[in-house]
This record gives sequence, structure tokens and C-alpha cells, in this order.
Amino acid sequence: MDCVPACRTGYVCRSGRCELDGTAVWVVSAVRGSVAERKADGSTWDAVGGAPDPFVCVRLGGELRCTGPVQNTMRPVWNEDLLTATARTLMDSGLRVSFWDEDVTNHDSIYTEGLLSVSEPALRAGTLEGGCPLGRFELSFRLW
Ligand SMILES: [Ca+2]
Ligand SMILES: [Ca+2]
Repeated sequence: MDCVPACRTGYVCRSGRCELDGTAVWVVSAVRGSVAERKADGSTWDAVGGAPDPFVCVRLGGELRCTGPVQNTMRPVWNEDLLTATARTLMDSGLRVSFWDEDVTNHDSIYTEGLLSVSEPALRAGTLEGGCPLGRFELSFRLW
């Protein structure tokens, strides 16, 4: 059974339905995040009341890619492409994401590396959110 209209790029026709093409390559980007006003212990992120300098890292297989930090904000906007992978790899492996406040010596951890599973609906929607009470982040997917 054909798909009418034909499936768009990145999708294949199976039994009359457009499903994700596992071999299609997607770009994973970090979009934006939000950080709690204070650390879990109640202190400010930086000395003398400074706001955090948040960046996010995504690991897939042996590849680790991080955004640059955004200085002094609880609402970082990155809009940075981090890596490319096939739909099959993304759905099989998921993404290991961590979230940090950049400091001169030891970065403060906002969200310790956790595994986010990537579902077919997430790829279709082109967006995935994760995080914890201290901080949240939004990733996006688009076809390469
Ligand atoms: Ca800090
Ligand atoms: Ca700062």
C-alpha cells in the first residue's frame, strides 16, 4: 500500500503509514534551559550572588559535545548544534545529558549526567526536554 501523500524526507512508507526511516540522519541541538535561583544547599551559583553560567553536554557513544556557556543567567539560550546521528542510533542508544554552571575551577553540576531515551514521537515532534528541580533543558531534532 502506498502512502498518499508520499512520505516526506526522513520517513518511509510501511503498510500505508509514514514511519521514521532508521537510516535518516538527524541533527541534535541544545535550545535553551532554566536554572533554579540557588543551589540545592541554598547558596548562590557564583560567589557574591552571581548568577550561573550554564552550559549543557550531550554524549552519544564515544562522542561528547558541549555548548558554550551563557554568562550570568538563569535562562540560557544556546541554539547550538551538537551532533548528528541516525534515527536508529538515537532511539537505540538514547542521549546522555549533563548540565553545568561553568566556574573557573570546578564547574557546579546542575544536572548529573542522565540517560534520556529518544522516542519516535520525540523525533517526530523535534523536541525533547529533561532535567531536575535544579535545572531543565530543551533539546531539538531536525533532519540533517
Ligand atoms: Ca558557580
Ligand atoms: Ca556567573
